[in-house]
Amino acid sequence: MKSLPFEKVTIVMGSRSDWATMSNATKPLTELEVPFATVVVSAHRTPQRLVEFASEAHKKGTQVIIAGAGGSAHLPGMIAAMSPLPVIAVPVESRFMTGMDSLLSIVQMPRGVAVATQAVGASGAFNAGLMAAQMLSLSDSDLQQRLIAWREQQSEQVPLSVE
Ligand code: RP5
Repeated sequence: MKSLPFEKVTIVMGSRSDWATMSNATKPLTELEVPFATVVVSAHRTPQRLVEFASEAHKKGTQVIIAGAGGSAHLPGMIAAMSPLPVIAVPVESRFMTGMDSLLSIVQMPRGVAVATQAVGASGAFNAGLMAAQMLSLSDSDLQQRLIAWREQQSEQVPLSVE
């Protein structure tokens, strides 16, 4: 088997089908020049890969994990249970309950194991990338300057009126 990819931010998703959502996390990371890797790990279909990923990530240079999953969505919480790294979670829209199941499954963590849950779907994935960059900017002043400029540019793009 090929070895697992790790980067400063590693984006993990429960299925190839989550990529349409999770690819949004790469947008702010790319714009802010934050290195990232992507990997598919299913808590249910590839449990051994889950254990390897979660127990190795902090030893392989990853500083923040972004984890997206849909439906029963155990992936973010299980990674958080096995890794000391911060885990930012993205509830992926599901076919059955349009992501309400994913959201409730991910957000309702027991005390003592923390997951930072974002909004359901593409906006949540985008914000997960942004949040990861903000976390890394605490110890990277160049990145913090890029973030400040990125936010200013975003503000400038909001029109004053609809006319
Ligand atoms: C979850 O089941 C995945 O995160 C995905 O959102 C959902 C459906 O997966 P597929 O059946 O499309 O592979 O584990």
